[in-house]
Amino acid sequence: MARKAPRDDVNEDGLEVGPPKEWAAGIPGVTRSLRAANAQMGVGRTLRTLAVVNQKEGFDCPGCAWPEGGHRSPAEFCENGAKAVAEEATVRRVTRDFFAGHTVDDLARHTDYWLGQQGRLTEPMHRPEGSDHYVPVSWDDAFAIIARELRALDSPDEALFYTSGRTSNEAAFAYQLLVRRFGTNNLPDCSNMCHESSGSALNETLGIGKGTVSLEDLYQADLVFVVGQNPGTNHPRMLSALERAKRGGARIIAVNPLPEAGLLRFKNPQKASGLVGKGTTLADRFLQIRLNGDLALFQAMSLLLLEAEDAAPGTVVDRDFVETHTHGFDKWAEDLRSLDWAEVEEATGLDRPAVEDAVREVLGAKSVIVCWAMGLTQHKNSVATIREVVNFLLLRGNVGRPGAGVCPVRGHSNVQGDRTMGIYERPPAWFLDALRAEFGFEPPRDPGFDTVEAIRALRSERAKVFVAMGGNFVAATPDTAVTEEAMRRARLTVQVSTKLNRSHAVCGREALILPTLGRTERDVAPGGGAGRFVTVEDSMGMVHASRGNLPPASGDLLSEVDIVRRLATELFGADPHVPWERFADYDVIRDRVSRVVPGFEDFNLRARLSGGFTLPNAPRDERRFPTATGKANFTVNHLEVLRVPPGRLLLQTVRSHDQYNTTIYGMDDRYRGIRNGRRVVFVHADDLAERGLADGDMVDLVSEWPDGERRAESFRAVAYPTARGCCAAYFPETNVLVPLDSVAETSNTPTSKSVVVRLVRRSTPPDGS
Ligand SMILES: Nc1nc2c(c(=O)[nH]1)N[C@H]1C(S)=C(S)[C@@H](COP(=O)(O)OP(=O)(O)OC[C@H]3O[C@@H](n4cnc5c(=O)[nH]c(N)nc54)[C@H](O)[C@@H]3O)O[C@H]1N2
Ligand SMILES: Nc1nc2c(c(=O)[nH]1)N[C@H]1C(S)=C(S)[C@@H](COP(=O)(O)OP(=O)(O)OC[C@H]3O[C@@H](n4cnc5c(=O)[nH]c(N)nc54)[C@H](O)[C@@H]3O)O[C@H]1N2
Ligand SMILES: [Mo]
Repeated sequence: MARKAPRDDVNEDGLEVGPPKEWAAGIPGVTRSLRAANAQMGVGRTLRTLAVVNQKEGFDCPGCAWPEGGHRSPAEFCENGAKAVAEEATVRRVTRDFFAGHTVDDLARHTDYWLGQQGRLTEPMHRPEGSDHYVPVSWDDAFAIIARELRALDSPDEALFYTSGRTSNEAAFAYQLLVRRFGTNNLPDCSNMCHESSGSALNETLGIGKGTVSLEDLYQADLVFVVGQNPGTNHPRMLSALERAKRGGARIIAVNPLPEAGLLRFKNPQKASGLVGKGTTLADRFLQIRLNGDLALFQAMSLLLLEAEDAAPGTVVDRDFVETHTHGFDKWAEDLRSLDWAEVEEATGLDRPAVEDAVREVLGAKSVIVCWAMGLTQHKNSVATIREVVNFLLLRGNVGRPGAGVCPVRGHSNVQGDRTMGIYERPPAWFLDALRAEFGFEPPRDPGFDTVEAIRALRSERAKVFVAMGGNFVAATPDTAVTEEAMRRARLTVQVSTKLNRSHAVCGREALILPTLGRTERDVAPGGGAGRFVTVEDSMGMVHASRGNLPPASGDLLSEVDIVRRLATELFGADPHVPWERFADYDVIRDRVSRVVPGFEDFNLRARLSGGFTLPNAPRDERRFPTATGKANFTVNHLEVLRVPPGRLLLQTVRSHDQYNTTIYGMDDRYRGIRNGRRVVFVHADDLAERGLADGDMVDLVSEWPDGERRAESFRAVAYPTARGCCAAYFPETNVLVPLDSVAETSNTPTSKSVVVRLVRRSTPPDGS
């Protein structure tokens, strides 16, 4: 399974490689955000748009899920938030003429970057079966086609309903209601590839699938671990929060195979002092860990804490907390005693003194927070790793008190809210009971397909219709060749999208593109009137309103809610259970949510409060842990060192500074010193030398799996100070290397951060000709 670079990628002659940066943001950050925005929107629109990002009366930034905080500065956006906004508010348009000029196969030969650059989608498009073009279709006909295909299925479980994490609470609630009313729990979402491991581990151990800290906690912490996360690129506003935590006396330990710029030093562009000068050193300590070494690290730190307790009983372990609020401590502690330091050093690549130094910091800290993102969640042992993070925190009572707790930093701006609204293939019984009580129909009880299972179901034609509420399923999922083939087998694929992407080009035999409003746009109800607003939930469980202010990209866009509503009307006719027509008024949806989802009482009232409201969080608010044991659970996890066969490296697939998942904003990765290209692989200079390779050599990346090899062609080797034995390259280009069946235990998340590869020197020129 080899995969050539799509056409626009092959020519990377302009690729330039320089030294990585040692600091993030500051002046280049500000000027770049304005430059990016101007290129897409022009000056006037840029100023009007950026002025209202994340303001209390404006729209929620479609970038990341980092919270806004009570006190918002007049420019509460970051460089990458500005790029996300510009990408959506662009003045470029994809029209029917564009589709007339490109066959579907032609589109599939272009890169994600090229596709995204074409601009906003403007009207519904239909690819009839057997046709090689998309042609315009009316909204009514589009809904009729979907309803026809859904009704033709032998079982509702033959349909799949994907969601990406930008969908608002209102749209998500209506969508899951439609899907369950139709009769299936097949609601795979981007979370399945993202923080599913966090949800699995935290639900089991703490009784809530979310984090337990607020921004205020971060400011009060004594010690903050930032593990497996690159906030300088992916959550830039988190850097301001870390800076503030430091001013309050916090220390920061970064745990990462890569010396990411944002973690080292930060210049705050929101403050005059940040534009000049040296900026703030963020990480006080940098543990350059091997990929997948974190389970071993947290076990080792916990063991050292237990030994410190042995030496001075009653001073290290929070006995009171452990006895009152937790379960399983003794068993866990006993198991940990047999930890093998040689294995710890092998797994982490760290020596014992480095771990001991970190533990001294822990002993000196009254309250500790651990933040993490994809570096922890996308491995085979991710759930076990995150359970060990919980053990480590529970030991000293670092959950459910100020300045302490778990902080999984979520990705998409409303991915957490979508789950809260019921976008979940394995809904808990209480949620389905609440739906039944509110709407009076019997929701399906069998668990549905997650993302990986959805691909398998398409491949074996157990699933025949695929609907996506946002996202770019084909490009974001693993095993590109396998996934694309699976998708092409579908009878009908439907993409609700703002921008053109690969999932429109690699589609089912019949396909629909339904263009929708973005966050930045005014959302006017069908009958006219003042604009409607939606709500979102951030990474820390704050819910607030989001109201777009720009004129829509085209007069023929529908809001996501209206798309769901009209499809439901077509599908169910006069529905005795759900008043779909009335959902045009989002207050009616919020009313229903307030009776189904705990924590949303008086939703309509509180959604209108300036700054929104905070959802209840039992561990944080009351030290109550609604788990199976009724307590916070210590869990025993087995350390299995991920040994890579001789000559191989462990590859992680990461984001560059110029992309939002599969949306490529530009071809640079400024902090890592890359310009004008994306087909690079970062490898330690000594690992290159051991393979007889050098910086600048062209290589293919080959992953090995029992069902065969996968190859991504033509990458420039970059000597880079990553941990030994590890390498890194960008997704989605490298998704072809991640086998569909290589997934995390329990969460079923693709192992995008630990793929065994070998580097093969290229003997032919990059384009293979
Ligand atoms: N601008 C921008 N913002 C984004 C996104 C975007 O693409 N662009 N994506 C959004 C989404 S959906 C998400 S989920 C988040 C993602 O946010 P991140 O998780 O920060 O994104 P990645 O680029 O996957 O970076 C993973 C980080 O973990 C490190 N890492 C990898 N493996 C390991 C490991 O085994 N151990 C440790 N300790 N570290 C490891 C990598 O070196 C890297 O620093 O960002 C969100 N925000
Ligand atoms: N190898 C590898 N693969 C990964 C990852 C990795 O680290 N490595 N990360 C994984 C992660 S964390 C995630 S979250 C997934 C992301 O997977 P997805 O969420 O499926 O992908 P995105 O690239 O975020 O989706 C971009 C598309 O969403 C559409 N869009 C944007 N805004 C809106 C909107 O407001 N409404 C609608 N309806 N559509 C909109 C646009 O058409 C755009 O093309 O990728 C995963 N894949
Ligand atoms: Mo994500």
